[in-house]
Amino acid sequence: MPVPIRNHDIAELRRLDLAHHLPAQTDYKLQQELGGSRIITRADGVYIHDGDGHQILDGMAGLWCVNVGYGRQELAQAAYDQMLELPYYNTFFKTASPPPIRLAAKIAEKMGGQLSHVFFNSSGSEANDTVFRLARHYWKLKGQPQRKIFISRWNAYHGSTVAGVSMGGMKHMHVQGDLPIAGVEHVMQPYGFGDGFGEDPAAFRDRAVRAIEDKILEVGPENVAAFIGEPVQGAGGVIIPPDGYWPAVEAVCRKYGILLVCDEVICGFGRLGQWFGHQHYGIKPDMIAMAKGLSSGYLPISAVGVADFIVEEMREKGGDFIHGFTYSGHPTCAAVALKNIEIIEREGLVERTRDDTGPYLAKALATLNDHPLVGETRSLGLIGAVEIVREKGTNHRFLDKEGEAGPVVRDLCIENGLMVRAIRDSIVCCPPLIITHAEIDAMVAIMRKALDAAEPVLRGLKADPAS
Ligand code: PXG
Repeated sequence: MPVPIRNHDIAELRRLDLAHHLPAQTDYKLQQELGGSRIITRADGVYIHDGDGHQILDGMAGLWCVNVGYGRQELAQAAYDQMLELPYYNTFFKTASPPPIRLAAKIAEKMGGQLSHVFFNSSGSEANDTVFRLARHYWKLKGQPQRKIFISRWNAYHGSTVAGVSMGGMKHMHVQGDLPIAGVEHVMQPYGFGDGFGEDPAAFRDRAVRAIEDKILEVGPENVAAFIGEPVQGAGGVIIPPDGYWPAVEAVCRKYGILLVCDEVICGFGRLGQWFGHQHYGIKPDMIAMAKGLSSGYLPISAVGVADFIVEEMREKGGDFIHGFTYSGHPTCAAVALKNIEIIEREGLVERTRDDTGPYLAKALATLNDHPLVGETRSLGLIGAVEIVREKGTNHRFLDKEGEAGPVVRDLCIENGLMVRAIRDSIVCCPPLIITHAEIDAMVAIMRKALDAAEPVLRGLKADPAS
């Protein structure tokens, strides 16, 4: 079926955007100075199109989420069919509808092991709020109500709600809203390039794991509810932990009887070449949060996978888990997620990421290592980062512009037709899992072009192209 291409009045949209719309995580002063947002009007495959006629390779899969790529008519059809049959019903009053039940069973199959139950929400933040409340509820039922503390890492991203920001380790987010709330502690991140540069990776790993154990001992193991972490930290800068980190973290959690929670919001649904990121690391979390790739972002839906022993405790003791959202188990969102998983299975996107495109991306990014601005390239599956440094062979940043080298390169990537994110002084990518070798080559070629163009700007030899 041909997709209708609508003609949008972009000038009017820009005017209305400025007049009425407050976009997410935006400097509203800058938004005004720039004259409004870039308006994305349509997308197909791995490409997005803006209202000014640019075609841009979407190296970020939207916001780390469009795993099956854009323009999937099957997903539109699944939503259409479900909306006609039953657009909405809730799961509060001893009711449910077919899609969330089937989706829960499907997710349980993918999680495997002790994770066989699922609680639905709409966003990754809500999934982590559910984790937060469920863990505390569990410990109360177990007769250990003092186990309230969550341990997380600096620079983790667990969402934008009060619990999400609190568990997250973004200091600039904590400043707004007087967060974190009580009962959340942060420890060092396993960021080799940033915090363990030049250190033996095994020694760095041990130091990062010891930081968790030290924190547990500092606050008292009997007070700790859970440790939460993304298998690979996404929004923190694609931080891939050193070998052996996760099994060692798991062992520390077991040693003190602490719940282990993996935030799979980015790492789930094939991103790291397994259905879930923790499976790559061979660990067995007690809860996992998932969102984004669950529906490839076509509709908002998230879930928490819950271990059997937690469910058994609630079943044995009885009483409501007094938690849930209007859209928990939303039939239309669940129907789209089911179809999305079917597509991932049918097209073998998990295996393709693990065996083919993931290793190909790693090799392609590695070709940038000869560039004078590149300090390191790293990737796992289809998520990667390029570190920008002032002096090759070091992790020294552009001192007078710390945190600005990233945005300069990012803007040049976008100008040259590639959407990426800048995280401090790195460029990160997380393309749709359908990306081909040729498209990966195109992505890396644009990165090189942007790095070339950025170098004289960053070294102060040429004016900032934006100014
Ligand atoms: N956990 C992780 C690991 C995430 O990446 C969330 C939870 C929250 O999900 P929701 O659906 O509530 O947004 C996320 C979201 C960025 C950026 O700056 C990343 C996210 C969201 C917004 C911006 O790259 N990740």
